[in-house]
Amino acid sequence: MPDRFDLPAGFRWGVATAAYQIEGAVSEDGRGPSVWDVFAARPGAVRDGHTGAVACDHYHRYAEDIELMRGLGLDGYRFSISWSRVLPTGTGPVNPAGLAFYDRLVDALLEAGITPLPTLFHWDLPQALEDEGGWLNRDTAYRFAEYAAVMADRLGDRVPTWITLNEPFVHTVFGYALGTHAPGRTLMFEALPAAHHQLLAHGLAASVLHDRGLEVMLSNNLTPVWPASPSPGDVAAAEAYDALHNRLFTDPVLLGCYPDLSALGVPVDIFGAVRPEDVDLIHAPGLDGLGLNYYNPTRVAAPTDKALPFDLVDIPDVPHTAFGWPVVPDGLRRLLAHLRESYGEALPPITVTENGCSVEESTTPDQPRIDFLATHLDALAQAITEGADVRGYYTWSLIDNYEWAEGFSQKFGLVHVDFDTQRRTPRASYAWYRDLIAAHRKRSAK
Ligand code: IFM
Repeated sequence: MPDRFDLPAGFRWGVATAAYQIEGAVSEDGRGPSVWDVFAARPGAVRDGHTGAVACDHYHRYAEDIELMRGLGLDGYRFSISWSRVLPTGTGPVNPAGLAFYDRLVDALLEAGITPLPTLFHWDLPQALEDEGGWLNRDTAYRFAEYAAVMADRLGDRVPTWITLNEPFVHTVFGYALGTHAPGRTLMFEALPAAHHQLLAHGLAASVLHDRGLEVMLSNNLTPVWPASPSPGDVAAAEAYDALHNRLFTDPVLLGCYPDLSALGVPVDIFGAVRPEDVDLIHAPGLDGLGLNYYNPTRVAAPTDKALPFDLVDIPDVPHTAFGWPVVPDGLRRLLAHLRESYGEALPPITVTENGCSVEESTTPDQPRIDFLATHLDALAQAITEGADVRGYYTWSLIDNYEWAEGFSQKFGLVHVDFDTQRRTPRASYAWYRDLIAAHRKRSAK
């Protein structure tokens, strides 16, 4: 049975974060408001009324955070760029001070021997674009491609690989269908044009990046979907959910077609959003790597009422994280096998661009997080011996940060942050990850 030390030589180690979750400085140096500034200010939108106005103050403390990364011995750092810091209204004149921040960040990472891996969109759309319809407006995809060009022209000399979008499934469903994330719309399945326009944005930006000789990835939140029983009702419900969560965001990119969404009552042109040329615009640029964000499998049953064509049910008899998510490391191995079966030659190399867990603040010495990481990395090593082409692993997250609608309540960091003082204190998992990376490198060098 292979373990984490059997991961291949050259396997890349990293950590991941996102702009609104760590940067703070939301009104500084010309940054424009994003949908998350507006949403978080709504009474009752976020637990305890928390906002990302200061968050981890990474905008001012990035050097300290890079020292923490250097201490881990990382190969790469996945972060996201705040679109409205660079283009305060999402389009039009660039904000030189915003661009300069990402310049400083990239240079400091390179100086520390860490490869920057930026994500262009991690849910913080400029509010000015939301005022024009946000991702329900097709034009937003074209504004995104222009923004990608601005960033690539500025950083492309030092940043070889770019992630276009983070988890368009989560942004569409929580932001546009259920309204629990920004921008807080409650359109249910009529939210799906927002998914299509994000995918179109991905395709247009991928062309822009490829034209400049850069590599392109897309980070999807993927989940193995398991029917609650072999009954036809549960199996059909699982297929409907799989189409929504996984295939809607991966089939058009890898295969050049949308899955059948009729079980969700969604027409083939996704409520008129899909034009004949679009699927080619999404698919033709190709993908140099698929970013996989894995947290847990999803167990699905036939619906008990007819509001939705599926019910999501808990996975019994497994541990759960502080967030209540089931811990199933083998789900990662099974997901990787399923992706190979589903996409075959069309599947590019994979990088795990997020995996991690929140742990109760009071838990010492952070053993659940260490166990989570260790067991998932063992599952990953097993998947690689079975044929999966996985090139790297970025844990979520370097530091405790703003967990969206949960405010600061969920602790995902290898490093504890005291949000009153901004003091960073590495947890036991930090030392564990550092030692793992060092030991893996040592074994690989033999
Ligand atoms: O914090 C989030 C991140 O922004 C996207 N992926 C899941 C993480 C944990 O919920």
